[in-house]
Amino acid sequence: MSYYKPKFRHPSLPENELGYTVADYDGAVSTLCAGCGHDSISAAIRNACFLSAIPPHRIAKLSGIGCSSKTPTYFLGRSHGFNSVHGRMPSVATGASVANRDLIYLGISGDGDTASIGMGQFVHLIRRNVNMTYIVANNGCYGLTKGQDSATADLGSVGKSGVKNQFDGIDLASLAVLQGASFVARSFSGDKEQLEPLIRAAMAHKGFAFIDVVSPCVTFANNVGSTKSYAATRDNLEVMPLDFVPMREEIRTQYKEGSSQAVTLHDGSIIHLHKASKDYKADSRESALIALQSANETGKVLTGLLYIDPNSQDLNHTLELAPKPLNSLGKDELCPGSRVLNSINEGLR
Ligand SMILES: Cc1ncc(C[n+]2csc(CCOP(=O)(O)OP(=O)(O)O)c2C)c(N)n1
Ligand code: SF4
Ligand SMILES: [Mg+2]
Repeated sequence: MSYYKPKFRHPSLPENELGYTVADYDGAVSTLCAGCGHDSISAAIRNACFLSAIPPHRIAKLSGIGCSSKTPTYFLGRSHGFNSVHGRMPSVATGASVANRDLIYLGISGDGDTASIGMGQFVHLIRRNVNMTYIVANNGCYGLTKGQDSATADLGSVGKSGVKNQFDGIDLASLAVLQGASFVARSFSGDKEQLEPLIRAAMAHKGFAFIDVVSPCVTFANNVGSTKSYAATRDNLEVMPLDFVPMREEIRTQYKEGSSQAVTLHDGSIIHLHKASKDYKADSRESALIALQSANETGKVLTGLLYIDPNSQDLNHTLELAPKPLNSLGKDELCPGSRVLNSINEGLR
């Protein structure tokens, strides 16, 4: 059951360049536990889409199963949505993006949904460079089924029942870099200053953009000893602050040279990394893997834009697919004519 927010809008709410207020990017009232990190991610997505002035009807939200996968109901109520089977969102996303390249695909998943049952599908999204943003709301547990350790729970992390996890966690950000993802970032649900520009940049990126967001489960993994609690994450956070500048804004006078690294995306928008460590190069897989590994070894959570390939080409380009959505192709575009058909038939004899 979903509860909808009142339609009343304060008349002085600011509008974006499409004339929408942030409330036009709202969804239904959340039914998650009060304080759940996933709700902060929903708010960041709503704000990012408002700030980037993306028409809500151009976005398709996709998810699997879990508390995290329920969240698309709680933002972008005017967008398309598909709540798939547990761990199977990647195949739905691949099919949809191939059939209709005009939509902007936004996948929301959990650490259980991605790193366990969905792992087999997840890596193929990366391999194919499907044009979408994929966010994992990572709480190190299966929140929806009462807090069992997930495959991203850190070694030694203590669950609510007091039991220590005996296995090394899968680091989804390292995996994505290693597997060839063209955009990899990590953030914390409680850091909207970092998360919002990352989401905006991911949605402007051409190809697969992955964001691993540490998102504490207040009910089952916020206890002392949990490494994905609010307290533990705040204590161990290494933050690379950043800004996203859409291509339509004047950028030349806004940022000082020096402490920031600018990465230009395919559409001309720019993402600025600030105060990244002096050797950090966001366009180097090697730097990203070394930085992630050394942060992991010291128990730190490295956040920010970890890797980007600004020249990434997505699946539609690789497969040389039609430039229009398949359902808008007419008979003339679909039927190559009898001469071409005959030559194809000849080639098969
Ligand atoms: C095929 C299948 N297997 C198992 C389940 C039970 N189940 C529902 S949600 C879930 C895990 C959710 O964990 P995660 O993706 O991390 O989401 P969270 O609730 O933590 O946000 C599981 C195992 C299911 N719904 N379908
Ligand atoms: S059980 Fe955990 S993940 Fe699920 S809504 Fe509650 S706090 Fe969030
Ligand atoms: Mg989870």
